[in-house]
Amino acid sequence: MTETTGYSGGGPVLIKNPHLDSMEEDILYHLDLGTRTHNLPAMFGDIKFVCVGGSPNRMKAFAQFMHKELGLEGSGEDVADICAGTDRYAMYRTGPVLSISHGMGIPSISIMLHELIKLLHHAKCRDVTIIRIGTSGGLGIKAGSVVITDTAVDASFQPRFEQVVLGDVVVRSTDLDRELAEELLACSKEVPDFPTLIGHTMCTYDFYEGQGRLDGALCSFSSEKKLEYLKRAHKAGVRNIEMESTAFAAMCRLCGLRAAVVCVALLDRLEGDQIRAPREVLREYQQRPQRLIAAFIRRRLGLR
Ligand code: R2B
Ligand code: URA
Repeated sequence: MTETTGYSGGGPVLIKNPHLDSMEEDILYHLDLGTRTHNLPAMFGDIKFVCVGGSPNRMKAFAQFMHKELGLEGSGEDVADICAGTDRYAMYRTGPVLSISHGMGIPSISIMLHELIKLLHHAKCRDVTIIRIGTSGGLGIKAGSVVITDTAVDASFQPRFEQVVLGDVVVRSTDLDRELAEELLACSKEVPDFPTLIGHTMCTYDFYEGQGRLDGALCSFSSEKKLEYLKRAHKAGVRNIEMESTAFAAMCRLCGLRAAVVCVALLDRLEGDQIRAPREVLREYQQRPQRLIAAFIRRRLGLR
């Protein structure tokens, strides 16, 4: 079964679930929010940008950074975790920007997105742009490069996300918004101190064997086979590898959210498997997608 419809690019958040309307209350369990306990339209109705990323600390740092970039009052250092009642995910708000962590891998981001998308729907948000800012392994690109994804592909280089529903495989399209990707690339000219490019992003279910690494606890292939696979991926247009983009692209598209994926490459996988850069270098790399997105949001808000 293939589902490809739904993308509206702007407008309201579409919920593709007929059961939701008949529920008297919706408890967003992993976010520690709910329709009875919280006034979601008052809390979130004016959100226009949602930024998601793996680590709670990084998403807090992003919220603090956005506070400064938007020129908001106060230092922004004391930004509060809206999901403090749970330690599954962390959520911060600065002006019209929501910053949320999603953990590692498809199951983790998928749970968060179900609840986040319902949250945006209950809050009656409109014209929301959602961006995943993250880390990745590069393919034939310099460490520290930032990749804006045009299409998220699976480990067979196909633009699809397969989800098992009631025992059947449902296939969903993983196309992302081309215009948004181009707009982000244009914004990258404002942060010229690192290379930014558009390419395919491969999404896998594992960091080690699933990404062709030789350094996991298990490895069933040779170094030659690994390189042959990674070179085939590169030939298919893949420029980086991470673990959430297909699920993210598929869910956002079906729910009418304009979506982008922007990840920094921590290493070039054609050169090795281990991430050897010093912590300070990695910290600066991780700020690069944040700086690009800040430039984008500022430009959208007419602040530059
Ligand atoms: C990038 O980095 C994480 C693994 O280290 C994973 O969440 C991803 O997509
Ligand atoms: N994240 C990944 O998923 N893979 C890498 O190689 C680096 C970061």
